[in-house]
Amino acid sequence: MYTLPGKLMTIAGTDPNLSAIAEKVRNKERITDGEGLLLFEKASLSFVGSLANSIREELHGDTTYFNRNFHIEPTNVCVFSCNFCSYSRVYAHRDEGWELTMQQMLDIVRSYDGKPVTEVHIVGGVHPKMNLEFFAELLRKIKAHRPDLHIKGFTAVELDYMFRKAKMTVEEGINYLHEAGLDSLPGGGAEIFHAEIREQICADKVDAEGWLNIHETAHRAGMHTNATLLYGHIEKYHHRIDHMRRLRELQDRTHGFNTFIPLKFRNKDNDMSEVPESTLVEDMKMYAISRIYLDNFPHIKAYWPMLGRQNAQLSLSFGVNDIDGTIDDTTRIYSMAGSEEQTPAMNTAQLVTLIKQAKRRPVERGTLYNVIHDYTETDFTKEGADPQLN
Ligand code: V47
Ligand code: SF4
Repeated sequence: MYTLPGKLMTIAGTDPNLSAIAEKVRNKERITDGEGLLLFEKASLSFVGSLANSIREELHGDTTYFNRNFHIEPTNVCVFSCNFCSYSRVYAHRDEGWELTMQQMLDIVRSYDGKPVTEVHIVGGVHPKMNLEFFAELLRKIKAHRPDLHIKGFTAVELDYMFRKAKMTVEEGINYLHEAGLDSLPGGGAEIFHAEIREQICADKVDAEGWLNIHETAHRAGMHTNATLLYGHIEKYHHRIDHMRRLRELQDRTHGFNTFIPLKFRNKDNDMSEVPESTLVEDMKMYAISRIYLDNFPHIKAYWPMLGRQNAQLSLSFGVNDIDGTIDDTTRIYSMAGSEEQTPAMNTAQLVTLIKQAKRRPVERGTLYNVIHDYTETDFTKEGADPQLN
């Protein structure tokens, strides 16, 4: 049992509504949409931070998870044109983008032979010629080469397009790819569900109902998935709450979501470059309030290539208990959108150090949060210190 520090009541100060929220969290009661909104509008960072941290420590103690993964980005050619995207190239300008062949993608997988990675994350643009059969073949070939590698692949946007082109129902498509080797789905493509905003930032791709249906179907097929929210652009707080409410309701039905990942909008080289980026205080509030509101999500993740290393480190005190992976090649979707994380990779020693500096416990996990190794006692200054490499 955790007890909420008495001083929180003082921080809530004269606002009885904030005190009531603190009391609810202390009693492990769910907060309402109105209360979530109030936290965004009225609460200080220290107030939401303390509440979120108490929940995080109740659920996970000091444990901070990371995993060893690598990315395959099959293409950045995309039939859609989301205004916030700095990464894609429309099909007509595909000569400016990249399209990997099956062989090139398998070569990436082979380049990790003998290395202790546990997950490959496949995500990219929606290319009209890379269809369901092409990706099913890729999955089968990856599994044939390395059966124990967990394949987390394809946003609901990519899947929606693939299934429709193949004239399959969502259920048929999910089962087909699951059998071919797909283990779980990443959380991308969710952006902001509310139609008022979705129509302005990504009008032409799968809508909220379609995204949620694909994830629900995957959950019912026994797969776990993640969920994201793209924040800090033209949306209002009530749109964020609406988005999280839909996720919380689906999670009540299926319990298939593992992780919620707030994604900070970056404004370089896209059609929304005039929109300023959110401040650090706003970023930390977003993490904290999602930890408080999404009481049925086990994990909140800060994706460091997008947020920046130091801010990701800070988020570990604002409800975050997962810091993604030791990505070898910082994924292009963020470096192209203005993330300062241009330098490739953070190795295990760097990631572990980052977590320890925040006085947290670094634990390597598999995709499904199975513990692979607790790095609390590991001293990287000693030769052969990484037990996964011995
Ligand atoms: O859906 C695109 C986002 C997402 C920008 O599930 C942008 O473990 C900010 O979802 N500024 C794809 N964000 C990446 C993604 C993801 C990443 C890491 C881990 C997981 C997981 C999922 O990237 C897109 C979109 O929301 N994005 N452009 C931008 N300018
Ligand atoms: Fe295409 Fe995804 Fe970029 Fe939208 S965010 S344009 S779907 S690659």
